[in-house]
Amino acid sequence: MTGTVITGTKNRFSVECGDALVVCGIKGKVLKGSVGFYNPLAPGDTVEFSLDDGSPGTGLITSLVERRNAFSRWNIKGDKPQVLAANIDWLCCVATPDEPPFRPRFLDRCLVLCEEAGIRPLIVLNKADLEISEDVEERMADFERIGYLTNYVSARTGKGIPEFVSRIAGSTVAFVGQSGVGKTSLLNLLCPGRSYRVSALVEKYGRGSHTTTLARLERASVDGRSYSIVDTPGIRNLALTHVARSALASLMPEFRELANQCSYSDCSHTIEPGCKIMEAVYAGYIHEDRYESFLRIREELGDGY
Ligand SMILES: Nc1nc2c(ncn2[C@@H]2O[C@H](COP(=O)(O)OP(=O)(O)O)[C@@H](O)[C@H]2O)c(=O)[nH]1
Ligand SMILES: [Mg+2]
Ligand SMILES: [Zn+2]
Repeated sequence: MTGTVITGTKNRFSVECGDALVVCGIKGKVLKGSVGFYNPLAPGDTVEFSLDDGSPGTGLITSLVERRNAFSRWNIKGDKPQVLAANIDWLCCVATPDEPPFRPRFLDRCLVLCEEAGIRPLIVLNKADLEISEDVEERMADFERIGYLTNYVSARTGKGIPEFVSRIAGSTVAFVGQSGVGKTSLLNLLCPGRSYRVSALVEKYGRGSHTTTLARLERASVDGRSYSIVDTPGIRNLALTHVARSALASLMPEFRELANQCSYSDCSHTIEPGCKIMEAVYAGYIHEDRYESFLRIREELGDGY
């Protein structure tokens, strides 16, 4: 039988099959199809499983159906990619104009990660009920200029929610963003009946507590529109160590088209004369903040892969 992983821990997964949920273990030590990952399965995964005749409502997962895409982060401790959600249509990169402060560099990382993983990103500026500074507006406008889609929303006032719902209707999305940007608040608002714990900001800043620990695929249907959402744990640092240094420019759309036109074919875009990317930064075609992100991410990456 085929089902969708809704949630799970190391060896117990909740698998949706039609209207039923089956509690499944994994057959054998390693799951076929998920070798090389820190965790065998994530919400959104499609799996083959067999029912346990002796014990109703339980089963055994026999294999993972090849993923269309995977939103993963590098698990530094395990030195392997950790899949947070699989087979998603949009990665909603949630940010705020304030409380916590707008962090364009975090967004840039999310966007690179999306390009690399083949996932469509959506920049969601939550807390749009708060004052939005000119700097934030300018940066958001630049993301739009280079082709990214944005939604301004407020989980508190409901502002922008209908437009956001129109965009994600019929899709499976995952939320990513720093702790405190309001991912869980948005999820609670978008999925009636759900009331996951939302934490006060002091708590977050103070101890860096992450309320959401176990990712879960939530299904919702509101006014005839259906969508599925995975809320991911607050991520402080998005390590992109699996991206090759030489590939970075191709993962930033406004860099991509210029990256092959530099005087040197192996241009690092940092010091070389005749570098089209640096020229574009001077000309204002590439936002200097994006270039700064490029330099910082580049520093962390190895030459390999
Ligand atoms: N002003 C304002 N505050 C919000 C909004 N959404 C969430 N918050 C608050 O932000 C804090 C963190 O919310 P939470 O959903 O736990 O964020 P998460 O860590 O991203 O899941 C809570 O105090 C929420 O009440 C919003 O749209 N506007
Ligand atoms: Mg949360
Ligand atoms: Zn160059």
